[in-house]
Amino acid sequence: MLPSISCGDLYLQADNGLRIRLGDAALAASKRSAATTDDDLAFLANDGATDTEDRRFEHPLGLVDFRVDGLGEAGQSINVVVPLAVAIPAAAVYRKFTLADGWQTFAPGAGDRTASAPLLASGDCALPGDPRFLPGLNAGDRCLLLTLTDGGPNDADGQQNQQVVDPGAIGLALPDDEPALTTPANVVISAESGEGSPLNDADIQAFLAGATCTDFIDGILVPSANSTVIDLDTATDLPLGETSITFSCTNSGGNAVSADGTVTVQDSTSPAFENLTSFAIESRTAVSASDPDITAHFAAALCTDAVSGAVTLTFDLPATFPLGSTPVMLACADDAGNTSMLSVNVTVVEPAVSPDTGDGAGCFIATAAYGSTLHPYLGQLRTFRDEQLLQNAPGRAVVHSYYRLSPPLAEFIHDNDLLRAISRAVLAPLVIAVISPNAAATIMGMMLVAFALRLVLRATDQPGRGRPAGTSLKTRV
Ligand SMILES: [Ca+2]
Ligand SMILES: [Ca+2]
Repeated sequence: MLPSISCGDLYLQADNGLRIRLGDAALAASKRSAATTDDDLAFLANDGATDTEDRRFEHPLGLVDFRVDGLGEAGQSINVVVPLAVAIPAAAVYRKFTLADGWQTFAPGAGDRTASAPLLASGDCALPGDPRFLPGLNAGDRCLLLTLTDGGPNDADGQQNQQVVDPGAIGLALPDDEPALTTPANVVISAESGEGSPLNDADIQAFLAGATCTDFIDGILVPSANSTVIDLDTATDLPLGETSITFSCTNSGGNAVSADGTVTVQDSTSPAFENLTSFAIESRTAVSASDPDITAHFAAALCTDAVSGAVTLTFDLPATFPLGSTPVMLACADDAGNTSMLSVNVTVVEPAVSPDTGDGAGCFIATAAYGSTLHPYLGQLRTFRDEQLLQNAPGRAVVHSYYRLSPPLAEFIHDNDLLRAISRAVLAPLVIAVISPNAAATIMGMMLVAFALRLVLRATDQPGRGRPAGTSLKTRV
């Protein structure tokens, strides 16, 4: 017989003819009884045991470690009665430890089984085969009967070698709660295009890797991240909008936990203006908003957005632009409501060469043709220029062309009586038209004069006499 506990008079009993001794762990721990502890199993490390911890069971009665040999034949089943110092708790199972598989719940069948019985009135346990032994581990019993087969699943040496090796323990399953999962805070990512945001964006990757999972038995677990919207393993972009991500983890007991988080990809960048700057117009009077140069300038304005397919560009022009600088505020909004504002100044400046000197200095050709700035026709022509031509864009264009082209020609004809006479003849229809109230005919006359001037200039071909090129103004005057 083998002492079952370290003190007292409880002894393990095996079938007659068998020899029962201390198991390897009990021996290594210098125990004098089969009663050992989980810590004693560490001594089996030298025998190749790699994992001696029974993570999901506790052993309230400690371990029993024995070896039975002297079997008559290999593969034989044997009985061992183990007296227990305390009663079997409810819901207990028998746990077996093997070098190969660590701790496992006792596997019945193939001749192996467990049974239990109360102590006899004498304080001893009944012998194997006694009908008071009932199958399984029955709460309150003090006697455990193990039927083990040499080389069977509950023989720790795993061999049919005419000996059976323990250890084992009465085990109670530990509370097996699900692991604790924490999810990262929801994040909002700025979209980079209409496709959304690249999945490899650092902030998105940090979010996907941001969940933590811990299990009181398994320790730290690595949660998984999945989405029902996209395949996170193959997708390249996270789409615009809110994407739900499900984090989950499962402990070694099969208990799973999951929780959701969201990544929101949104357009958070404002649209950008293109082709729009402040500009100036030369005019001696206010310029209408319908002036072709003004409408063309604002019509060329572009507003683009990297994410939104469409943008809305709005601005209000005043009816007229007075002399000086007038700001025009433009607003552009994308589909997400991001708005950009831009202020553009439209500056109306008086022409660098003023036609309104009153002495006829601006009427170069006419002055040269008529020989005096005081000639009455010059007054008529100036009045027509100021009150008719300079009040509209085409008229201003005609005046500008006249001032650009006429000075060298006036100088050329000034000292030539023949050319002056020709000039007066050419101007005659214009003077007549000006004197008459028919403005349309007058404009046509002026245009004919401008055309004639161009022909004369080309014919005379006097290089170096033109007005120096280059102007600080962006647009025509
Ligand atoms: Ca064996
Ligand atoms: Ca945008």
